[in-house]
Amino acid sequence: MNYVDEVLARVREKNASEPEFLQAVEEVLDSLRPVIEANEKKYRKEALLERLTEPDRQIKFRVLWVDDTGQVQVNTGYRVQFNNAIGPYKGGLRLHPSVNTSIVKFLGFEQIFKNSLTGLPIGGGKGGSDFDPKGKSDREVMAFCQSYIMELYKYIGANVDVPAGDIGTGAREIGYMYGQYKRLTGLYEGVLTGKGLSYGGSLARREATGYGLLYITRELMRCHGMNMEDKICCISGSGNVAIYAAEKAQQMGARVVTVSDSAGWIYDPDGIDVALLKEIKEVRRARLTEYAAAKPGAQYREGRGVWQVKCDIALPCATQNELGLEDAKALVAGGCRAVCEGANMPTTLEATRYLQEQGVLFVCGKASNAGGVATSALEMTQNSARLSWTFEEADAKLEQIMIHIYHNIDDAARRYGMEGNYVAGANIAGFEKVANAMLAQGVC
Ligand code: NDP
Ligand code: 2IT
Repeated sequence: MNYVDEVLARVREKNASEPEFLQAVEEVLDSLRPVIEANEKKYRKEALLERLTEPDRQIKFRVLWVDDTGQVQVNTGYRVQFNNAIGPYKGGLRLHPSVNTSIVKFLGFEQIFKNSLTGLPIGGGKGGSDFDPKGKSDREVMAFCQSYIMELYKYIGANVDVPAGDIGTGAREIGYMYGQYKRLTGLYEGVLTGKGLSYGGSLARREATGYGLLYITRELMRCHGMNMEDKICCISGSGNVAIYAAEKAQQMGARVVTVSDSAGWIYDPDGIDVALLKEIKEVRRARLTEYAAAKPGAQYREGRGVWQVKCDIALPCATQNELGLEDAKALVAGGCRAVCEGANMPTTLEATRYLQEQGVLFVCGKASNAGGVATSALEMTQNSARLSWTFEEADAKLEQIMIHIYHNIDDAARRYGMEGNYVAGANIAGFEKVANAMLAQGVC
């Protein structure tokens, strides 16, 4: 059996109850085949793929906090430190009831390659908890965050592991966590990113994932002879990534006609009113029904449905496996030209293959949503230098990073005879740097 299949079989056997993690590993290893085949003897002897698919460390702990009625609540906290070959572990914290070992491991594994693609010195990690911040008071969220850091502080540090936001973790949560870390350690250091601007945060970090997604999408379109002007975009989600993706898409002249949340979705043929969306989601923390109630011409529909809308560009920005084969078929039937992932692994393997076969330009999340973590790394740089860049400086660096990622993944795909396959290109380019660093550092 060849080395990739051998490792895949072992990973499947060892992690049988972790479907999301297996999905992420299968996608990556499958597209690395030509690189592995070219170096099979060396990689096998070094057990490179076994090392890459086994986290350096998995931390799982109990998180106790007291709710507003006086009731003690119990949650599970996680941090998976996956690989630090090219820099300190770096990756977000997801707070959502669905969080479990499989989810955290898939996200941590993806993060290795994504962080490598940014060109910045950051390794891969991810964490979170099954705590649901929805409907909780600020005090309850603070109690949870303080208790979570009470355990996690032992394992993180500005040069060790630097967590950040993800689903359910925004500026409010990062603020509470940062305060608790400082209280416990006495250290004022850049241990978390996505901080508020008054205590070490970077301008443009809030916008970075969504803006970065549009910078790479525009470059992709440009290199295929198209521009963003008047393009119809369907976006899913209505959180941090979706909001700033919609904002930048419209600044570029496209028209965003959908957003969604876990209960339903909005169809707004005149174009999403981003200021209204921000007010509802960032200030009021309310549901999308309020958007339809406030915006003439917009319709609210329950359940799923974003991918049924005819569009030129689809930008899934909510969660994993939200775009399946039937959705991909609807997108192709509607003439969609490009799918760029804002979320992590939002497109199923079947749907990805179908879109690629049908000639839809497809950029996977580890390349297209890398702007968030790249700007987190820029925040780390500013913290180390004890200075703050302007919005324009940070945003210009982000744009250059995203354009560079596009050409890097395009070149990697061409080098292995897979022109236009940006999934393979992203996995190969991300892998090469990490693999070289691992081999150079010996068995450790
Ligand atoms: P937010 O919590 O800000 O927003 C998440 C959005 O997705 C909400 O609209 C939420 O709806 C929706 N959503 C979440 N879970 C589900 C679900 N199971 N089914 C349907 N809808 C769901 O998170 P972000 O915008 O930060 O993250 C979105 C995606 O982008 C995630 O995959 C994340 O990993 C990825 N990402 C985030 C980065 C960042 O910098 N924040 C960087 C790179 C990737 P509701 O409010 O109803 O739950
Ligand atoms: O998935 C991701 O890249 C993030 N949630 C951002 C991670 C970070 O460290 O900024």
